[in-house]
Amino acid sequence: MSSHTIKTITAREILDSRGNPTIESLVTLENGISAKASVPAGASTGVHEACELRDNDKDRYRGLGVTKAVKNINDIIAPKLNNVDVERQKFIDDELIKLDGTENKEKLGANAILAVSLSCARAAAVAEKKELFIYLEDTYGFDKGHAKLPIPCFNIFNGGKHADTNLDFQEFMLVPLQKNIKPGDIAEKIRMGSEIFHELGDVLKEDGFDTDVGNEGGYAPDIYSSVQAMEFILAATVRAGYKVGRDIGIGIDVGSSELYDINTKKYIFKLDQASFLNITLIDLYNDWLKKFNVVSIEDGLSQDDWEGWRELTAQLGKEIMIVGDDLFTTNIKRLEMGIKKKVANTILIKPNQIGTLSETIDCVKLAQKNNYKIFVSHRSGETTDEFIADLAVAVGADYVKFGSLSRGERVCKYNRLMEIEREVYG
Ligand code: 2PG
Ligand code: MG
Repeated sequence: MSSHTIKTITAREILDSRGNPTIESLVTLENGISAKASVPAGASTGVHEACELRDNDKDRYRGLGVTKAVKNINDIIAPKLNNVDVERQKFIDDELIKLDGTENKEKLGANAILAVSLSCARAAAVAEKKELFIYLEDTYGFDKGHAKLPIPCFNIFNGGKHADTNLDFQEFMLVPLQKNIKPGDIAEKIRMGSEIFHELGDVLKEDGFDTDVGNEGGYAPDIYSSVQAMEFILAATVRAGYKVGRDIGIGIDVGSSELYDINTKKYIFKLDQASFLNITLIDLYNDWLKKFNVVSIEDGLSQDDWEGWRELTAQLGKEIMIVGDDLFTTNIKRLEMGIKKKVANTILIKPNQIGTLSETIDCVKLAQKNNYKIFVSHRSGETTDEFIADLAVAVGADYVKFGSLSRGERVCKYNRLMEIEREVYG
């Protein structure tokens, strides 16, 4: 028996950054090495995401408990993986998929499956005495992944389902504009993000708005219009000494599946007291590109509006990033459909949308083969696990979004990115 074989896997219920239950899994090897991983949870979850198994027991955590998923790890998954070599990640993930046996992982829960998948990878990295990102590069054949570190984007205005603000748009992000990232640049981008974030706080305060933060650490005041959020960001950028269009552009996650009314086929924006058909919404985005230096639009249209997405991509895809999140759900089948229909040019990658590390990587590889940009993302309910920072570096992601420049569960991932940068470049 190799010393890297799995001796035990145990799981427990912990809390995420919203104070809701989630899962932490602990893998212990025969040689005594152990490692943990925990999983995040979304709020604006796409309908095509893998199933997050919750107890639905109203007497515990308002139904959000995960004791069933925890039990699935302890009683079903752990015995199955006992004595398996932890470095056989692909085999482990295949076993997990087989053991569940459903299309969307509803039997064991994608949250249970992912916690095990990630904790195995981390234990294997420790066993091999490798940094996690290097272990992932080696395991999945991304030899030169860290030659290019991802550009961090910062969600400094939280709306939609991520805050109690009146803002319909879910996220307004700072997108650093530098093309060729040199050693040390990631830390500089994070410094720029932090400086603009704090300047934005001052701008809001001076105008009498509140500066409490939302789920992802960005400001969440009640404002007068969506456009005003962008005006504030641009003002803060200039005041912080940076240039819009040279140093930063704006990225928007519309989270539009949440705003779509299937009966009227319209997108309803309450704050702006407006509703749009997909075609008129595309016109609005077009207008914003120039006015506000918008360089990225995520989920600009609803998750099943393929025709609208095709038009959106045809009109704007040459100029800016058209990012599919709820549209693709890190699912290779949905991405294949998107490739065929010529939809989007960037894919958001969230491991918990699909449920195993290997399926996440397969999706990244298919996207890269078809020239989609890779945008690795946190969830709105996070833990302090930094796994996705290592993942992003390993796969050579183009961009990451880990939230704003506040809240521990967000900044720990930016801090890990800076640590990796130092590791890689000294
Ligand atoms: C998104 C994510 C992360 P949630 O829509 O991109 O910001 O939100 O985790 O709530 O789906
Ligand atoms: Mg999104």
